[in-house]
Amino acid sequence: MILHDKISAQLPDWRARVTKLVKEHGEAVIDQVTIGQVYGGMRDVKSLVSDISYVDPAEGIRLRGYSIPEVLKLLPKPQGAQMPYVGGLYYLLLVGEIPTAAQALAVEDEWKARSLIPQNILGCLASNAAQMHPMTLLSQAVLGLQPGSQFTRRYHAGMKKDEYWLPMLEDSLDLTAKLPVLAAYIYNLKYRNGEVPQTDPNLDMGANFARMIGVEGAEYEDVARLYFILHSDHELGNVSAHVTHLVASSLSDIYFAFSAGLNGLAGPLHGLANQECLGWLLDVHRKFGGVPTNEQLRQYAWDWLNSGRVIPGYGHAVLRVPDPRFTAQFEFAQKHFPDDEILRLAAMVYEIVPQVLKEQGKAKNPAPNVDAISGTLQYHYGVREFDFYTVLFGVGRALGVTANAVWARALGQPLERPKSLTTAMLEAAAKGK
Ligand code: CMX
Repeated sequence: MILHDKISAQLPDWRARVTKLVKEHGEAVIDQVTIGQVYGGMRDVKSLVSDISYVDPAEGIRLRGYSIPEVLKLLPKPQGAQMPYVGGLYYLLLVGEIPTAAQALAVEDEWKARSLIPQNILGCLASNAAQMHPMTLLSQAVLGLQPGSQFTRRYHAGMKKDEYWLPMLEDSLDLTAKLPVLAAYIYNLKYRNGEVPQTDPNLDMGANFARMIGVEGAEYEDVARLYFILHSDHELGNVSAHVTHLVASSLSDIYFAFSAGLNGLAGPLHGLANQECLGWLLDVHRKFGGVPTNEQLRQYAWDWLNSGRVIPGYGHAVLRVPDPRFTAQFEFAQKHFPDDEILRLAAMVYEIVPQVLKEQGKAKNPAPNVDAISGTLQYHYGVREFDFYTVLFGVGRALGVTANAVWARALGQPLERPKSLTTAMLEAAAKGK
């Protein structure tokens, strides 16, 4: 398999590089930690390593060194499509090189061959669909796949440590192949006809997903590709990536680890912000009977903040500029449906809310993040059930966290175990004792 061969070829150099760095410079100091950071959610504490992606506060994400516009331009695309193969993005994340169309298609073919969902999981989803949030269903379904883990089976059979990454890659391909089908089934169960989705071997992942949830037209196929690519990775410290990494560091398999990551993604300060954000826009629209005036929106935003709530889709723990993942989606929307009323409202929020947040003076970054606009695209193309949006985020996020997990196994990253202190110890440290 092409991914296996490419990673295998790179591994000796990577292992030698990391071993040398740690052996020769293991004592080199890269950061200091303050009491504010210890009590402040470890913001900006440099304590993780990922070569899959990096977020520059002043520029945004680079995936394997490529900015979002570069990724969208350079990755190969299906004929007639504006957005690249998602399989090509996965190749880039795992291998670190821009693939040819044949290499991107090889990943897409792997996915097609692995996309079948076990019957018991379909049954479990069907019996729980009515009572549960789509994210609960997705996380359960991922755990339901766990008995099929090749990593866990081979680990207990006595696999050598330097082989760990091989079944991790197999499991990751199985998981990322099945996730779009699981997501589509959850959508169909909760909001459509309950149909078990069938993949079409002639379509790529994005087009297949659109078809499986019953949305027609080339534009939504591009939205699906764009969405999964943009949400794939955002370095290792965000909640979903970090939780997945942490859990996997105990040598849990990718199903246990990613299910935990999804549970973190389901929080409103992280992935759930996309559902919250569309809900916020629709509330404004409903309250004012359409798009409000600038002054009405400004007052609404102030009232919202004064009631003690956050404005979803704005602010970021690392970024200090508008998120390039926001910009890519905003530009797509402006190009394809400039007159859509919810888009006009989202554009107005983009103009007004950063000013209000600046005036309030609390948020370190008043600019929009990825979640400020993603729901507007889904809503426009008819995916209007916005409690489903975080599931879409999860399908994309799996690409990044599994790529990180494969490389963490390949480079023998150890059990993660930072140190905690007591408040009395911090007080003593503050007094210089
Ligand atoms: N609306 C209102 N207040 C905000 C705000 C927003 N959008 N963003 C930050 N603030 C507030 C914080 O709540 C915090 O207030 P307190 O001092 O009262 O606790 C203060 O400004 C400082 O926060 P910060 O250092 O700027 O931001 P954090 O790193 O602590 O948090 C984030 C980052 C994203 C959780 C925060 O900006 C937020 O809550 N945004 C809205 C939710 C959102 O869009 N989340 C999605 C992020 C992207 C993703 O992961 O998907």
